[in-house]
Parts: sequence; structure tokens; C-alpha cells
Amino acid sequence: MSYLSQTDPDIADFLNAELTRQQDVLELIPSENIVSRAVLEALGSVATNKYSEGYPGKRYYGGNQEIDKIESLAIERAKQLFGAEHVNVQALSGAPANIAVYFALLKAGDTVLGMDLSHGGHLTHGHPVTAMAKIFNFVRYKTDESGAVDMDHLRSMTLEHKPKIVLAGFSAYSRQLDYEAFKRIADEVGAITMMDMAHIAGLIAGKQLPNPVPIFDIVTTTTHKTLRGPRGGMILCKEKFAKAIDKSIFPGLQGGPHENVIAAKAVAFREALEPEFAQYAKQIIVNAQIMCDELQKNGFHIMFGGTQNHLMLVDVFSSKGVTGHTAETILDNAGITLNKNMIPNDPRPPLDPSGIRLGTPAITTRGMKEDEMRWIAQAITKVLSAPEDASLHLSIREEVKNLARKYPIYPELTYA
Ligand code: DSN
Repeated sequence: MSYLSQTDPDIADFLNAELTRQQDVLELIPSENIVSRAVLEALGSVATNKYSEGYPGKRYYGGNQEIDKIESLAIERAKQLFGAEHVNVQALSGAPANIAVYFALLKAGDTVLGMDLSHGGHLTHGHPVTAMAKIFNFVRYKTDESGAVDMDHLRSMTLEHKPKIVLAGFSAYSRQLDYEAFKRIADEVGAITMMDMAHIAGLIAGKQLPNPVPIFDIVTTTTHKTLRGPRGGMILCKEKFAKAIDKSIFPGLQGGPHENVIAAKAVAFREALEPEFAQYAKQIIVNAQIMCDELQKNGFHIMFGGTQNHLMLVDVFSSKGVTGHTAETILDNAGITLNKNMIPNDPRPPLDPSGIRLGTPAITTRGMKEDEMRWIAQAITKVLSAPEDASLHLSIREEVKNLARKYPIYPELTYA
């Protein structure tokens, strides 16, 4: 019997049910992944007990000898993985990482040029509902008809608005950005360059996509998406910005770092440095492209002209007359988990948009390859072509479970 089930059988039951759910569904949310047992162990380790405000060698609490080694190793591995001059591994997640950068480098009212949310950007890149948008002046660029970021237009916006930061990066965009062009354009007005690589960090670490770290002044990321680490954030920057970034994270924005998460980040970075991780990153992209081709063949309209990374944005409303919310719900009923998503210039509201977003990091971690991608694309097509047919959805759920169990995750794990 686990300690957990003896102390708190309710939470043990919920965790067991969540474990079974993860084991039995196909996880296509492109920002999710399945961490190793080693990462899970580090997350659940005694490092959670420690207060360590400050940085290695300069803490506000005693007893940090081992914690300093853990955090320093996480930093060294991240530097090695991405070729970074300076790394802060204390950011609690992607949003605080971005906020810390804004506060490190901007004054109230300063301008940031970032990508519009409905064109693939992220809330923290200046969406009006965020607190940051009340403090700083965000101007947002969009994708063009072809699905590309029009760099001539981005240049004219940069010359017009003279931003302090030119921000690249996205959470629902499937094409490669021209990093050098961002840098050239920012240099024309003396802007700082920032890239949010959260979604594609694992594909960069696995050397399957170009590395923005040597080009941009500041790069933010989460560690739990394609990078397959614990839920958390990280900032990589040029030495010139190191002091400002560290001060902005602590004491500017955060208190005690979560050293258990930092230990788990270090473990994930070690895993990502192994040659197998490059193979994993490669297969993520191959799988996404196969899935995308199959969906296209089945009459789905893929936004941005396809995919060059791990994700795709699909306009299910124009393709099958099903809204994003309905698609998410009925696919969930069939054991296929993904999320509704706005498409560029979406005529529909954010809670029931035209699109869905899906990706391959988690199913690739399970070991699935091209054949499974074709099967999953067919299953998605069947469900979305018969949105009212609940018994079909349930029979597909059984088939999904059979497929998922052929690629088991956490076979010996239990909270019972
Ligand atoms: N929520 C994340 C995602 O799903 O892309 C971004 O923060």
C-alpha cells in the first residue's frame, strides 16, 4: 500500500484514475508530454522541503550545499543543450518567465511587438486580457493569407512603432520562423530580440529545428512540452542581460525557487543530451507530417499550409461543419485528447472557435510511428464525420484503448 493511499485515499484514487486515463487515451495536446520515471522521482523528491531564495553560492538560507549543486548542474546542462551564455532555471513556468523578461527590460508604457494570439501567438505576448497589456504597449503582428509571417510587414510595423522588444515565438503556429530576419529588423531600431521557444524547445534540443539561442538576446521556454521535463520555465540569455534577468526573477517576481522541479529539469536536460533524444525529436516531426498529410487527404483544412514542427491547427468548422468545442468534446469521448483553438481571423468566439490544435510529442514518446499516425487520422475523421453518433465514438474509444495499451506508459506505477 502506498503512503499516499494510507494518508489520503481520496487523492490516491483520483491520481490512480488520472494515471489510467493517461494510459488509455491518445494524448494529442501539443503542449503535453509524458515524462520519464526519473523525472517523476526527482519531482517527488526531498528537494521540495528546501528554501533557497537567491542563486547558487548566494542564498538567503543556510543548508543549501546540495541544492546549489543541483541548480548549478541544471544550469550547466541547459547551457550545453542550447549553447546559452546564461540560464535562469528558477522561472516557475512560461508565463512568469515572459513577465520577468518584460519587467527586466522595459519601463511602463514601452512597446513590444509580438504575434497575435489568434494567429498562433500566446496570451503572454500581449493579449489585451493580460495584466501585462495594462502596463506595456503591445502591438501584434499577424500571419498572411499564405500562413507565413510577412517579414516586410513586420519590418514596417517595427519602423513605425519602434518597439523596445521584438518578440518571436508562438503556441499554435506550425511553420519555421526566419530568426535571422527578426534579428536584422530589430537591429534597425535598436530593439532587443526575444524568442519564446516553449513549444519547440525539445525539437531544438534534439537538433531537428534551428536554434534561436545564439541569435536572440533573450529566449524563454517552458520545460514540459516537447522538451519532456517537469512543468516549469526557463530563461536563456546573453551575458549582457544576465544580471537584469536574474534580479527580475528573484527578488523581482518570485520567492523561493521550486528546487524539486529544478532537480527534475536537470534530469530532463540530461535525457535530452542523449543521442536517442535527437531520434525522438525527429520522429515527432515525421509523425506530425504524416498525420497532417492524412488529415489533408481526408478533407481537413490545415492552417498555415501544413506543419514543419510538432503541431497542426485544423479548421474543423470549414472542413466538416463541426465547431472546435464540439470536436474537442466528441474526440474526448472517443479517447482522443486535443484542444479547441482559434484560427486566424476566426469568425467564431474563443470558447467555441473554428479550429482544433493537435500534435505528436506525447504519442511519439509512447513509441508510435507512421502507421499509428495514419490510424489516428482515420479515427479523427470518422468521429468528426459523424458528430452525433455516440455509439461510434464509444467503439472508437475501445479501439483507442487497445492501441494505447500496445504502447504502455508507467506500467509499474500505482498510487494504490
Ligand atoms: N497552455 C500552453 C499551450 O497549450 O500551448 C501555452 O501556455
